[in-house]
Order: sequence, then C-alpha cells, then structure tokens
Amino acid sequence: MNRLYILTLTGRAVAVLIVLALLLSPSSALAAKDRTPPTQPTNLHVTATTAMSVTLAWDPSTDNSGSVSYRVHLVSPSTDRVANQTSFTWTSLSPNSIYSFYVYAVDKTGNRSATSNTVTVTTSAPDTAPTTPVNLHVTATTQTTVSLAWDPSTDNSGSVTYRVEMVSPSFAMETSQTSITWTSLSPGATYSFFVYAFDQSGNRSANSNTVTVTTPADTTPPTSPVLSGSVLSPSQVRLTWTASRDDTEWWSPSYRVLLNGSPSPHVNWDGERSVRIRHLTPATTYTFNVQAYDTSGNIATSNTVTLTTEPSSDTVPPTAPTNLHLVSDQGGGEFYLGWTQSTDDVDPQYAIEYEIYVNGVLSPLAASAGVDQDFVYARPECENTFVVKAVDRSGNTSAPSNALTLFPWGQCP
Ligand SMILES: [Ca+2]
Ligand SMILES: [Ca+2]
Ligand SMILES: [Ca+2]
Ligand SMILES: [Ca+2]
Repeated sequence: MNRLYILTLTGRAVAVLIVLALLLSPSSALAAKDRTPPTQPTNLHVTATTAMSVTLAWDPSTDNSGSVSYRVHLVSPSTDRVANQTSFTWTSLSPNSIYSFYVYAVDKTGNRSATSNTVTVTTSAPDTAPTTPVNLHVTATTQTTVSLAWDPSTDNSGSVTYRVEMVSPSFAMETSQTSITWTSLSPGATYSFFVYAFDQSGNRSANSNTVTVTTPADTTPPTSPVLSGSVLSPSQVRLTWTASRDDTEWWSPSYRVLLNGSPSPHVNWDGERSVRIRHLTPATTYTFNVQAYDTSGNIATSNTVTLTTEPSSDTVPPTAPTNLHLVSDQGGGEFYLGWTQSTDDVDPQYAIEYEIYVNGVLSPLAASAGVDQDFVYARPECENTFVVKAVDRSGNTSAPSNALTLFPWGQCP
C-alpha cells in the first residue's frame, strides 16, 4: 500500500521531502562538512638534483579527517603537481637553471593548508662528454702481447670507461683502468690502437692518438722431436717421434718426414706422430729425420734414424682387386668403397695393402692391409672415378681394379 502511495507522488513533492529530511537529520552530510584544513607541511628541502630533475621531501601534514594529499608547486611557470607521499621528483627541467618550489596539503574535502617554506634550487650543469684520453703509448711488447697505457680522462659525472680499439683486424676491449694488455697477437705482426672514454650517460670523448706497434718476430723453432724407427717389411718402415712444443703457439706444430734428407714420398700417416714409409726398396739402407715447424717457418730437425729394409726376392705383384663397388655414400664427398680381395704369389691376403686412387690421385689416407672395403674422401659435387690397387709386402703393385664412377650431384666445374 505504501509503495503505491509513493509512486503517485509528483517529482516536486519528492524533492521537498528530501530537503526536509536533510535539514531535520542530526547526522546529515551537510551538517558534518569538514571545514578544518590540514596542518602546514614543513621542512621542505631538496634531496637530489640532476641536470633534468629536482627531488624534494618535507615533513607531513595532519588533518582531522585522516589522510591528505599534497600539491607541489613550481613558482615559475606556476604549476602544481600531485604528490601522495612526502617526497616528489620534478622531472623535465632544464640544466643549470634556477627553480623555486613550495608544498601545501589538501584534505579529502578540498581544504588547503598553508604553504610550506619555499626552496630555491639550481639544476646541475648538463652531462658533458669526458675529456679525451691522451698520451696513448706502448709499455711492453712480447711476441703475442702488447701492453698499452694512457693519461686519464676527466668527466663531470665521475667515473668513465675506456674502450680500446684495435684498428685492423677490428677488435675492442673495455676497461676502467688506464692501461690494458692485449693478448693472443701474432709474432712479427703490426697492430694499431686508439682509445676513447665514455661516461655513464654514454657521452663519448674524442679518440686518443693512435699507436702502431710491431710484435717481435718468432725466431724460435719448436723443440726438436726425438725420432725412433723400426723395419716392418721389405718395403716399409715405421717411424714415431715425441711431441714438439713451440714457444708461442699452444697448438701442435706441423711435422714432415725426410728420407735421405729430402721430403719423403709415400708417407702413410697412422697418427699425428706415427707414420709408415711405404714403397721402399728391399735390402736398402735409408736415413730418416722428422722436422717440426711453427707457422713462422722455424724448423727443428730430429735425430737421424738409419734403417735397412728386409731383403726380398718377390717381384710378382698381387692380382688386381675386382668388383670395386660403392658400399655407402656418406654425403659431402665421403664414400665407403668395397672390392674383392687380391691374392699374391708369396704373401697371405691379410698382408696385402689396398691403395685407393680418386680421379687418378692416390688417397692421402692410410692404406690398410687385408681389407675388402675402406673409406675415402672425394669431391662432394659432380662425378668421381675410383680405382683400387693391391700392394704386396715387397712393394709390388697390382694392375688397377675396375673403375667405379659415382655421380653425387651437379656438374663438374
Ligand atoms: Ca580537514
Ligand atoms: Ca659526463
Ligand atoms: Ca716459434
Ligand atoms: Ca708378390
């Protein structure tokens, strides 16, 4: 019944009733309106300054209604910004300029406190680039290192980092010191360097002078290998030697084998420091040396080993291998080839070695004895033609097998 009655009232009558209710109610919003402003914020002071910003802090206001917010006021150009804590960083200022600020508090009803003290502050000078490092000079040189030093840069913002650049090949190193040692250089090579400084903002100085230095040449050979040898057959000897070490190169030096003082043909590398010398003449005395050499061409020659091959009356070669065929194509020019083994008038099959020729050239890989397949590298593109020959212990070489031609892909250049 009440609801029906209210719905029939006019809008005007409703408004009158609401106003009456507000005036008569002791707890109405109008009667409780907060007219007390917050207390004055005090002790406004500057806590930090940069070229572009000022950070301010102050002691809080209190208010009867509880929380307040603050307005930070920039005097000129007159601007307010809202702060909800008792500190504020005013950004986007200009370097080296004078600014004045004060603060006031505002309660929830909008009552304004008295303004705080006014502070006047000058922003920092702009962050400028470090001065140029000068007097770049070489303090020490070895075959593989160059030590450099320079006079320091100064900077408005404190510490700087130095970037040392090698001109060619182009490399760079960074340091906070005023010296550096460049390692892993090559002996007898010429290098140029310059340095510049940069600050924490990335401002970069000009380049220092450029210094050019040549490392001392490597004139020291690796240590001499110690060579030993043994006779394997009428046509082969085995040579092994100790590892050489170079003064400046951490990697193994290169080796070559001398037969009677000249580079030896038919060196069958079974390992880095183990070879068979093949196709020697029976009952013949040879001298052998091994030479180790570094990349600067300094050579160390081993002791001399003298060996006499076994005698032999075998002058008949093995039969030619037959049925040369592809076992598998590994891709990239790598192949396994198979064949039917040869026989010899004197030697057992397990003693017969097989030489693979790729496009007419003997494979540099070690020849194996008594096998019916072996691995070989060839051209990865276009066709390759293979033949295999058998060699007996006295060095007699058979006729070639059938030729096998494979076409991995593409056209020959
Ligand atoms: Ca208040
Ligand atoms: Ca600077
Ligand atoms: Ca050397
Ligand atoms: Ca024979």
